[in-house]
Amino acid sequence: MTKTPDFDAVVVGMGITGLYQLYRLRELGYDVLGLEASDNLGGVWHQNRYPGCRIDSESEIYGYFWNKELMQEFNWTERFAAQPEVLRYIHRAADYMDIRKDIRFNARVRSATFDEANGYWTLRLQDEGSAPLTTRFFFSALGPLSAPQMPNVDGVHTFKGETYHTARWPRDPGGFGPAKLDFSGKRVAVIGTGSSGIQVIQELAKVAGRLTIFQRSPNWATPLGNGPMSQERMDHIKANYDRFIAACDTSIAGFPHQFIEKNLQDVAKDERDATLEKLYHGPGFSLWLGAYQDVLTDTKANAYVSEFVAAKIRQRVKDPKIAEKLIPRDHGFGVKRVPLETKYFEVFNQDNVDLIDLNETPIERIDKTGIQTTEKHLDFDVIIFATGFDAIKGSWNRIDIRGRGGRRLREMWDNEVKTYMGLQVADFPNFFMLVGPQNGATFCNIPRCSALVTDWVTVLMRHVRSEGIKLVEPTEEAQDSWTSYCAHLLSKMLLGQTNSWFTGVNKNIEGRNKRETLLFVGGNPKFRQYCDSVEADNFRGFKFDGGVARAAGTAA
Ligand code: N01
Repeated sequence: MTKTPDFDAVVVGMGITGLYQLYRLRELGYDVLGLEASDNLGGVWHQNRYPGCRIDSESEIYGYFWNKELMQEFNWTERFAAQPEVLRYIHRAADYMDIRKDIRFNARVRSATFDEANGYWTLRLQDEGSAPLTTRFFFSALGPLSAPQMPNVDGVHTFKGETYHTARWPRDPGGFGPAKLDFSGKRVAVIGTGSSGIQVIQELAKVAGRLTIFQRSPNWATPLGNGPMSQERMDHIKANYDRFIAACDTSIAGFPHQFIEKNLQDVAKDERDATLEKLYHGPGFSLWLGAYQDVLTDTKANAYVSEFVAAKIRQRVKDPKIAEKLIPRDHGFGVKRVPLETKYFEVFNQDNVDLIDLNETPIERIDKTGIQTTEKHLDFDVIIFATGFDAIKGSWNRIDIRGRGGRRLREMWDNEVKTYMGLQVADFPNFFMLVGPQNGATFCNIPRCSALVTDWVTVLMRHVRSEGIKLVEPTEEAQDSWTSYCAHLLSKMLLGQTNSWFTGVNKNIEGRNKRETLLFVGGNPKFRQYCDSVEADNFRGFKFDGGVARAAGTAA
């Protein structure tokens, strides 16, 4: 006789996605538990509290659209909200869901093993003293950008001054924001110039005595276009939320920007330059996700926009030699995640700011007092690591997840990442990933797209519950078909031919120098259509209770 698990469903990770999945499963009648490694909810918004941290999405579209009351209640104060406000919003949403009672905090999952005899998962926590938990369904909402990565530099832990990683910033114990750290007059080093590095640099340049920026790869950052949210604008948004949602739902990445349905080369130079100028100064990802349709697929169109943005950097940075160092040479505009900035390039005109180009003078080591490059030693009071994440699969790899026959997910993924819809993996029954590799929400405005994915998983779980199904898993055939489809779509985009976290390349991790298919880049509308067709086709590609489901057919 098989044993009954402790829970019907455990959701691991209480960020914006996990909270909502937990809520939806509870509403369906499942006996649920949420597990969170940290001491509070909010996921990346709880952890990434560095000064300057804010969203790159328009505030009004970074939310839970399922909750009409919250949408009418909450007043965003800036067009692109800062981290404390986003976290406050998530806490307010948690109030609406009355969800805290279902969550166990300070509960980091160390391993998850599928028990074939009993058809459930056993989760063991980092805290060795705690008893293992068993659950029929194991939902992982671990976040594609939540496993912080330190640089692989000699002596990285030997520095005796203050050190911070942007993704593990000290917290204000009484509030939603960062701890009140005083950087005024200090010698501060920042390593890394991705989205986090750019945001923290903009802030610390205002107060640091000397700010030294260690840049390995410059990025094509464009203006954020932030400003206060007027009450008038907020009222307009509240009255027209349906239109804002519809705009996101018809766009590729769930943002209110649509590509222009023309190729750049087909438009007269004057017109295209005027358009690019307008988009450069437009809000958020206007230029990245709102330019001509071929900019992210055609090398010539891409080079044109890259040159346009390079000219902007040259205009904004006074010293031409520094300007050249800030212009990317190894990739074109938009083929890596575009960071958004507010007067970032002007920081390099300040007397208290230095740029160290690590391509010319690499870091040799970090020591007790500072950083040694191939050229010189620099002493610091503070070193900030803005060195990013073990992205997309990293948070899953940090848990020892074992499916049928003891198969380890990490080892399988070292070879090749394969999933069905980015939701499930063959031989890992009842294991779901939300916003993980190859999922429609990962290359998307995450709150919007993850809610759509969660809603769809809820439809699947309603079917499972009503049919009394004990095991759900994809067929190998469906998994192969989905993975090939993702690879095919990625091959058509320039970003698929570029080393970045999008393609799984991470120079700080051994063996991660090969590009992988980690993203579904077909866009939010296509992903939703695919989900709908799977549902309409009797959940094509999934097997229930070991029964053979219908063939996946061609994914496209
Ligand atoms: O991380 P990154 P991030 N020596 O990986 C450098 C989201 N996000 O935290 O490019 C020296 O982009 C590395 O250099 P290189 C957003 O999706 C969103 O900034 O590897 N340098 C790079 O410059 C974003 O894309 C918001 O050559 C080293 C930097 O560190 C994602 O999170 C805000 C190094 C890492 O950049 C990740 O952003 C912030 C080494 N050994 C982040 N190792 C919002 O707006 C790494 N680097 C919502």
